[in-house]
Parts: sequence; C-alpha cells; structure tokens
Amino acid sequence: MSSADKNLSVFTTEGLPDISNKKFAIVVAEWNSEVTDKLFEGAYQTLITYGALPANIVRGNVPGSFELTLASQWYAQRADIDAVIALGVVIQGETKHNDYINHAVAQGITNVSLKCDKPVIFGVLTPNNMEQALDRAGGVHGNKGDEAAITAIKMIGLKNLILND
Ligand code: RBF
Repeated sequence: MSSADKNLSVFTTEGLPDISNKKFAIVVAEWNSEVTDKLFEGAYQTLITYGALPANIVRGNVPGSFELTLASQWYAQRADIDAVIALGVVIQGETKHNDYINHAVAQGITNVSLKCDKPVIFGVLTPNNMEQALDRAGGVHGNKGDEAAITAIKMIGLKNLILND
C-alpha cells in the first residue's frame, strides 16, 4: 500500500505492552495549530485507549516544528519519561523553508532518540496543502497522532523484549 492510501488510524495491536506505569511526553508545534491540536487529541486518546493513565501524559507546546527537537530532548532526558511523541505539520511548497525544517526535525529527532536511548517518535506531517493535512489529522486518512502514539507503545514493548528493560 502506498503511503498516500494508508489509513493512519488502522494498525495491528496484538502483543502491546502494559503501559499503565509508563510516562509519555507529547510535544506539539503551535504552527498550524488547527491541525496539530487534532494530532494531539489522536495521540492522547490512543495512549489512553491502550492503557496509559491521564496523569502519566504531559503536553509541551513549542512555537514551530523546528523547535520540536530540543523540547523533545528536554523531555527525553528526564528519567521518568519513557517515550516522547513529537507532533507538527510542515506544509510543503508554501515555502522552501519546509525542506530545511523537515530534514532538521527528522535528523534531530533521530539524534535525540539515540542519545537518550528511548523512543522519540516523529509525528510530523509533511503534506502538500492544508486539505491533505486535515485528511491525516482525523480525516479520511486517519490521524497521524494515533499512529505516532501506537508507535511509541510498540517501541516501549520492543525495548522491553530486547533489553528486558
Ligand atoms: N513551522 C511549522 O511547524 N510548520 C511550518 O509549515 C512552518 N513554516 C515556516 C515557514 C517559514 C517561512 C518560517 C520562517 C518558519 C516556519 N515555521 C513552520 C516555523 C519554524 O518551525 C520555527 O518555529 C521558526 O522558524 C522559529 O523562528
């Protein structure tokens, strides 16, 4: 299936770990907040649906996607945080800026996850326009926030399996 057809809210859920004692940080870019708030809702609800406690989910807002990396690192450095979910929307084509932002954030999030040795999930939409963004923020293609949250849960389970962590 091409990524254009994928429904981001449809995923396999067998074997998910118990996350009732796991703590999550969700970092949300305020740029395009009409979309990123929906991504947050999706991520938050998915964590709750699969067993996270509301008290164990913290939200941090950053001005734009470019700032997701550093704030994610601040959360990931905290010993009590098990996974970080970074959410943003960078609309392609509106400005050449999108290339710089997307590459910087993708690379930055990868670096943070490796440095802090915990899941830091890239939940950044890179659509061509606002319609495509909304389609992936609770619209016809599901919600990227749901997918990012389930990815965080699966990575916690995998870490436990591999490292007995
Ligand atoms: N931040 C986003 O999260 N999404 C965007 O689509 C986006 N586009 C930007 C376009 C321009 C021309 C500029 C200057 C910034 C943009 N930003 C965007 C904000 C960026 O992530 C960061 O917050 C600022 O560059 C910090 O000053």
